[in-house]
Amino acid sequence: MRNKIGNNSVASKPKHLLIFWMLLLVVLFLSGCGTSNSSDAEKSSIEELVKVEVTEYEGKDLSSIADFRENSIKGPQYIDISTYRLKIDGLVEKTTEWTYEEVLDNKPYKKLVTLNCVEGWSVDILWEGVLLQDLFATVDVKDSANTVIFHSEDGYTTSLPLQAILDREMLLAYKMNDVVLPPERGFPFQLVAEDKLGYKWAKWITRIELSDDVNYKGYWEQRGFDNDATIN
Ligand SMILES: Nc1nc2c(c(=O)[nH]1)N[C@H]1C(S)=C(S)[C@@H](COP(=O)(O)O)O[C@H]1N2
Ligand SMILES: [Mo]
Repeated sequence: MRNKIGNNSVASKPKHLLIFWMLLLVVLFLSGCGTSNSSDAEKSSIEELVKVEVTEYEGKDLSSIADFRENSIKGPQYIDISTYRLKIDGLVEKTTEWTYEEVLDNKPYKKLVTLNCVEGWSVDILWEGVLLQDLFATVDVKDSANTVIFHSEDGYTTSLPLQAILDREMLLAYKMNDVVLPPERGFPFQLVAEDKLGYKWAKWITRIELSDDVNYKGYWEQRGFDNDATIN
């Protein structure tokens, strides 16, 4: 009797093991393991946008939202738009905080602008956004301001001369290729730093600070990258 029970329990072990391995295979198969570095949620959001983005503008071919290389300092930021505020402060008469909708109430502009990363890749994208100078007009920039510092959700910062922003009529973009920026691309706002290298194109902007510190150095600038960053 004792032997029988003993034999039965020994015989059932391989069966359990087999079931275990089969289940593991099913789970690995369903999760599609090892196909990409990005999470499935990220991948599917970009994949869906690729189906609806515009591919040309005024006869010119556009790059795709999927052509960017995600290399942000802390990876994509996921901003809760219900509590989000864009703050503009520093050398202004009226420190102001906008909700997402309030920023979008400004006049919209569209522009095809190329983003060039120092890593050697570039993308031609149709951007849609509001003019920074329109926001600046609302807050009344002081005469002493000559530098604009962008602060982002991930702690990233970068800066530009105020005059470069005005001369180039730079946009604060909320759409690319006619679709709302996805989190990977900087939702809610990315700076379209026309003629400047990619590290000036701040994503996930939460604060725009007017300053008189022409020597301010942002995240990559502190690490040796050119503070002017003009594309030749
Ligand atoms: N907040 C934030 N903005 C950022 C960065 C970043 O790490 N954090 N990377 C910059 C760099 S180096 C480039 S090339 C552009 C485009 O980066 P992406 O391809 O990761 O979107 O975003 C810029 N804006
Ligand atoms: Mo970059």
